Amino acid sequence: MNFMASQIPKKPETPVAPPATGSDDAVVLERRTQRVQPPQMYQVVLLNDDFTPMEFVVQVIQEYFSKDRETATQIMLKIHLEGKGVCGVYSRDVASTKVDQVLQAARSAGHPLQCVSEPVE
Ligand code: TYC
Repeated sequence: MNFMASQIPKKPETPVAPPATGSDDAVVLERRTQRVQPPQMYQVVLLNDDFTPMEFVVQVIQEYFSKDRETATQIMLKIHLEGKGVCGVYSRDVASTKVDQVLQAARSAGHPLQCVSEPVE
């Protein structure tokens, strides 16, 4: 039996808008509908708790989110005061890896620190 495709697949048609009729001098031959969207980005969020030491949180933010000590301290204090805070924004896989790394580090140190990722609006 022959399972080879008997027809060459047709190239999908490209939507083309009519030439622009703007009043400036530029000549626009065609406009193409944009079809690709930028990838969804994810923010990695640390959550407050009553037990994880502030110093540990600052070190985590420095190490896994590449923040200097000053910035890491500000983020930690925001989480402490407001309940949660964004530590960085990444592609889905990188955000997921950051969450895993933070949770692993917290567990290893015996702290209940929680970390989640969520799509950016
Ligand atoms: N609230 C904690 C304390 O008072 C500090 C803390 C900050 C814990 C941020 C978690 O994500 C956190 N020790």
